[in-house]
Order: sequence, then C-alpha cells, then structure tokens
Amino acid sequence: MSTPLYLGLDSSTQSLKAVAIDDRLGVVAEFAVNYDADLPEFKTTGGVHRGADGLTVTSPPLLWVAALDLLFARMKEARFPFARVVAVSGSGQQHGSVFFRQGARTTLAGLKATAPLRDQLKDAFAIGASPVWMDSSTTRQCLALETALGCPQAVADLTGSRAYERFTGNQIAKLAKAEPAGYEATERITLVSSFVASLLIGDYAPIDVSDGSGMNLLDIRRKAWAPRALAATAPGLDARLGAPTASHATIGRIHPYYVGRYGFATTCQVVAFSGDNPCSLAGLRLQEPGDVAISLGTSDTMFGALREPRPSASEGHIFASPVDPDGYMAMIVYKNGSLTREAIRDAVAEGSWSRFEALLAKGVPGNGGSIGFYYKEPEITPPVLKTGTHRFGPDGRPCTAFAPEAEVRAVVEGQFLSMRLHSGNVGLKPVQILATGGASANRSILQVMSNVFGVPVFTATQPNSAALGAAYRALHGWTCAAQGRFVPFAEVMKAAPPFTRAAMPDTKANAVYTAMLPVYAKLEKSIG
Ligand code: 5FX
Repeated sequence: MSTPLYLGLDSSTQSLKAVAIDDRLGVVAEFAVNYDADLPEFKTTGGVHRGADGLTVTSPPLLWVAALDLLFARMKEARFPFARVVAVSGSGQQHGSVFFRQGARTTLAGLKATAPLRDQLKDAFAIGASPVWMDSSTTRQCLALETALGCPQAVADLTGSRAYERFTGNQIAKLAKAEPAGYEATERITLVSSFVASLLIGDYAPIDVSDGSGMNLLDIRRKAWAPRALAATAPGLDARLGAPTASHATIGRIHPYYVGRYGFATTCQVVAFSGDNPCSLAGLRLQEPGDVAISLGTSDTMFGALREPRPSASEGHIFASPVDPDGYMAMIVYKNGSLTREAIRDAVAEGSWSRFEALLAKGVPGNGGSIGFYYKEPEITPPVLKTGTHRFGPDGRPCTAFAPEAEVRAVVEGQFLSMRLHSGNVGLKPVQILATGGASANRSILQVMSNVFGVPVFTATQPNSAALGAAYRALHGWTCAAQGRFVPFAEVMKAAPPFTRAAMPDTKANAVYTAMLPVYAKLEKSIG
C-alpha cells in the first residue's frame, strides 16, 4: 500500500501554494498559482486592489475560490496522487476577512463536482471586497476600541495586541458602519484561513485560536471571544463568528466535490487552518519556549514560542500557539529590514555584499561605542513615524557621519540590539535562533546575530515555511485525532531533518552587547 500524504495549502497575499509531505516529513510535491499572472480577470496587482484613499486594500474572495480549483486542476494534470492524502490543513494571510451571505452555508454543503467552485459561489458573499492585512483605513475604529476598553495596553492585555488597523475586528467595525446592508446580510465572517477551510469541508469552518488572535476580538487567555471587544466592535458579532477552535482540531472531512472532481479519498480529514505566521512557526518547528526564528526579509520579523503571554501595547503581538493548546507565540515586525541594509550597502560598500562583509570584519563587536538608528521607512518597532538616520558617537552624542566600517556595523548591530531589547520585553528569551529569509545567506550578519543574543544560530533552507507548516499541522492534527489525545507537536516532528548550524556565539562579544543594551535603549527612547 502506498504511503499516506499530508497536504498543506498557503493562501497568501499573492499566491496559493501547496506542499505535500510524506510520513517521514519529506516534501514530495509543491505547486503554486499566482493570482496576478494566472487569474488576470480579477485585475489584481500583487493579489490586491488598492483604494483611491491609499489606505483601503482589498481582494475579491472569488479570486481565492478560483485559485483553489486552478491549483487542484494543475495538481491533477501533474498526476498528483490525491487519493493518498489522509489530511489537509492550511495557512492564510492573517487578518483578512470574508463575509458569507445568508444561505451560503447551504450552497457550500450542496457543491456539485460538475461545475467550478467560482460558478457555484459567485453569489455567496455579502461583501464583495474582502479587506486584507495591508489595509490601514481603520484608525478611527482602533481608537474607538481602545477608548471602549480603557487604553491601548488594556486591549493588548485582553487580546494580545493593542488595536491595529489591519486586525479583523477593526475592519469589521468599519464595514458594519460603511456597508450596513452587507453586514446585515452576513451569516458568517471567516478569516482567509477558515475561509479556504470552509471551501474544503463545504460548511462554515471555525476560526482557530491562533489566527483568531490577530483580530483584537479573542481573549487570548480564555481562548474564547471577548464579549467586551465584540460589543465594542459590531452588533450581532458573536453569531457571525461562530465558536473558535483549537488549532490542532480536525474540523471535518473533505467535501464530496473534491472527491468527485480531483480524486481525494472520502476519508480525507481537514485540520483547522491557521494564519501564515503561526504556520511558519510550525514549519520552522518552534515548539519549546526559547525556540525563536528571525526572518531577514524586506521587513524583518522575529517570532517564537512562549509559555506565558506578556502583551505590550508598543511591541508586537501575542497569539495563541498553533501547535500547543497551552502555549503562545510572540511576533515582532520591523519595517526596516533588507531595504535598509541594502541602502547602507549601496552607500558605503559599492553595492557589494562581499565589500559589506569585509567592512563588517574590520570593526569590533560593539563598534567602539558607535550606535546608529536607520529608519528608511517609518518603523513599527518601536513606533517611529519620521524617517531618518540617527548616529551617536561613543560619548553618546549625536554625530552626522560614521566611517564606512562603523556605518556597516551600526546598521547590523542596531537591528539585532533592537530585536534583543523588544523581544525581551514581550518575554522571548532565545535559546537558539533559526535564521530565514534572503539575508540569512550572509554568514557575517548571522555571526553578529549570534553574538548579540549569545546563542547559536541555525539556518533553514526549505522555502515556503507557511505551506510546509500547514502540512506539518495536517500531520499533527491527524495524529491527535487518530490517537484520540493531544500528541505533543515535537513528538510528531521527530523525523524532521536537523537544521544547519551557521554561527556560534563569542562570549566576549556577547558581554559587550549585554553592556551596550541599556545605552541603546536610552538612545532609542531619546529619538522616538
Ligand atoms: C501579520 O500580522 C501580518 O499582517 C502579515 O504578516 C500577514 O500575515 C501577511 F500575510
């Protein structure tokens, strides 16, 4: 008998991807659909539509529906063995929402394999433009929520984050006022993750607690909707959201539509879908407190597993863990990542990474006391709206320029000192770090990372960590269901290949950074 497969889908901003793994956790197949290129009739750019106000960003939910059929059709054409898939789970861009119209549940249940999903679901939406995470049009609603609950920290204490424009509750509050008829006609609101899960089970799929933590609506400790947040957001919201579910829960079997059209087995289980960041945490197998990942991309992100939530109004987000019903994850996002490093590379290292590395090697850990803050973009962590560069000499006084080797070191050290400072404030204490993203190919940068945090740094080579994490979660949920108990995620991940060690900390250098941290924190405050 052929071995079982576990399928992970990732409905991201620009594409829908699939990763299939076998029970030894090896990746056996990968497929993708790009929204702009493959479904041009939806006229998206980067998978979205931008409003004239420059703040509103939406996607048509029917695009995500069409993409699912197109992805499966491509897999069928490539003779992907759907019949061997015993469980599917998925990842979705966080915060986006879909508004199902009254009666859509019946439509979902009655899907016929003979016609494409998009034909059968074209009238299923009460609001045709789904807000996505890039939307920042809800400042008014954020202020209203913070006022209703007392202050930003009160919202963070309850829901894991202060009120953020892209968080779903604030988007719902806006739409309930702006499109009252659409809101009134809404039977169920899903996240992008639970939306795709709904398509698969042919019913309204519950929102999992991990992705649900990105809504400013979930009480992250009780893992239930927070009545005060619901009341401050929109009328009749409880019924429209349905009850949240544990992330490892099996939520149903795949609908006969997929059996008839693509050849899935009737027994194929669907495990709750979750957000892309929670799924990346699973994909990078960060399950123990102290397991931390730093993604060095266009924007830098640091996230990791936590035992106790310690939400902060000014730093990042706390989500319920997607792999441990008693755990949490923290996530901190930086706007100034690779583009800022590249700007310094271009300014002082002739656009060359090897020159950049040579300059980095010329200096010493701690940069002789020179510290720089490089805000090429308005920064999220800490919140800094005004762009600009701030340099301080060893005496703590502002200065206008650094020598090239000091400039290169200042940008790299500054970014990691900021991560150490702010991640510490939300309770992340790295024991080891997994570096991902484009800039993780640069060994000298990873050595500074290792020295600043004083822990070993590893690298993960498998791209698409969210889709892979969804496949891992499919296996995890399936295993829990098969054994009738919660099986620790680590147990299920035992067969996974080890990560590659890229840097070991230098104790002396680490001591320099530890001494530097309070100075860095003070200077950061002085310019904020
Ligand atoms: C997280 O809070 C975000 O807004 C983004 O990382 C989206 O999840 C991207 F899909």
